[in-house]
Amino acid sequence: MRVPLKELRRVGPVVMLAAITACHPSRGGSAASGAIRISHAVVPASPSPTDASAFMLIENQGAAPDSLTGVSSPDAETVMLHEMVDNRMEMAEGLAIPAGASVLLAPGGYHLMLHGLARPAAAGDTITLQVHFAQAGELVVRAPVLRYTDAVDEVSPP
Ligand SMILES: [Cu+2]
Repeated sequence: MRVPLKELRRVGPVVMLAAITACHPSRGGSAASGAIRISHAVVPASPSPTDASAFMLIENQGAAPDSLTGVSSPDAETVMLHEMVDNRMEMAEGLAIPAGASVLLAPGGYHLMLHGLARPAAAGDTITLQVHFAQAGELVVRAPVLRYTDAVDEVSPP
């Protein structure tokens, strides 16, 4: 794939990280609808009985932009999109997924926060996430609960 240099500078780090992440074997959940593909979806085992985070890779393989508009789960009361800004978590309303680009939800950046879990997120469990996109609609992904370090590995370069 040929990418104009200006474009590469803008999206370079995200795309390269995604390429690396997409290559190593995954234990994470995946789903696809339309141009959107989710992979490496994981929930790190949480010390909290009611809250946990979730990570994943979102790829837009189409020629038109899309955006993540919300996430829900039958296993949690609420799911929020958070962004780390200056070491603090902030609520994000939505997330643009540009055409041909990949966006990683991972520690230190955007991530999902699950609140009011029906049961504690313990390794070996699975949590279902309904991820809503403006164009692709709803993708249902089953995210395994992994030990924290394994979950972080899942969304990190090897
Ligand atoms: Cu958060």
